Amino acid sequence: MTLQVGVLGYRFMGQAHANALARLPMFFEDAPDVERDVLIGRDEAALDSAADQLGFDRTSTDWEAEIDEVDVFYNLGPNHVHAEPSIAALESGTPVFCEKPLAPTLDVAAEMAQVARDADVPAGSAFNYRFVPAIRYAKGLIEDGKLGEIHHVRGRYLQDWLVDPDAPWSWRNDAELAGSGALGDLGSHTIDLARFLVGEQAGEIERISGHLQTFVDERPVEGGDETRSVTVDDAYSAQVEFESGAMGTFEASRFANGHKNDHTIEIQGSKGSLKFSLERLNELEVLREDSRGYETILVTDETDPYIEHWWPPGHVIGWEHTFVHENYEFLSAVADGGEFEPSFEDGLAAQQVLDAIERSDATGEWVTVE
Ligand code: SOE
Repeated sequence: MTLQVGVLGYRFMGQAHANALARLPMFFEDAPDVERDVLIGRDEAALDSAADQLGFDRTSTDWEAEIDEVDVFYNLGPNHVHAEPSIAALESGTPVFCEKPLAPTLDVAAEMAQVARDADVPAGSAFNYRFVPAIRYAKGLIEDGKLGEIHHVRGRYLQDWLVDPDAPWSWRNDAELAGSGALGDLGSHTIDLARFLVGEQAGEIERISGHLQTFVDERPVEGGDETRSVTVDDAYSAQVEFESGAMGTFEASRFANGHKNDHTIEIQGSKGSLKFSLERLNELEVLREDSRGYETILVTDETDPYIEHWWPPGHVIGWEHTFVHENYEFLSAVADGGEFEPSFEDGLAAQQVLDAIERSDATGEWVTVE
């Protein structure tokens, strides 16, 4: 059976997922057959050209008409369009894969997670960094007890594309459309990775002290004289406590001059430690018990997660491969009637942490995660 996929959104994430769908049959022989059936959006001319480029059979400006027509619905639009089409699709029994963060606000994310709980089909949150082979390898080490009891989790996600005050306004700068700024866009990735990596050992994040900052309040609208207000954070930082008592420090910024897409995570335990950087995603630095220093492991052996599908050992993979891996897992779950993680439940858990960071910033106090 061929899964007919309908995709809402055709910009950055539309390209990343369309590329993944195209690569699947070439490299993952046991992946379900998929057809890039319909590309959905509002602007017909832009849709036509994107569909042509990304290999979709047809286009549609009416998502409501499409959610019953397709076997799988991908919601890759801006955050404020995540809820309505995803809920409608799940209510009519169509599996949904939705970009992160799940929603602009916790209330909306909770509603989406509730609908997903009641639905009998996979509802996936597209936290692609769970599908980096080195991250999976790190999780294996932690779960095998190689780090011992977890004490510290440090995550930072640094970009610099807004440091120029004349960088144009976009939906990512608007609270109604995006929910939050660097916090939701980048922080959600770090929070999800922290939960994924140490959740079994350290439990959930329980308490938080957070801080948000907006450095530039107004930005020019591209191609005109108008300016618009920036109503989200440009950067956040937070210190957190896990159920086990483990400590975490997280930060993200769009003003970290010199950093383009620099996501790092470090974990220290009673027996060992590890360090991961997205800019060197084929590597993992590991400190083992009784060793005097970190060793750098190249996670590109054929026994490493997903690597056997690609090149001979030592031939590195890149950012786009994480989308292929997550699409493989998600579509396999759809085809086999299986479960997929990260699910909307994981999207909600990340959103609860985002919300607590915002509440803490507003009150100036430590808060409990809802
Ligand atoms: C933009 O800030 C962005 O593309 C995020 O939206 C992605 O989730 C992240 O992977 C890279 O940066």
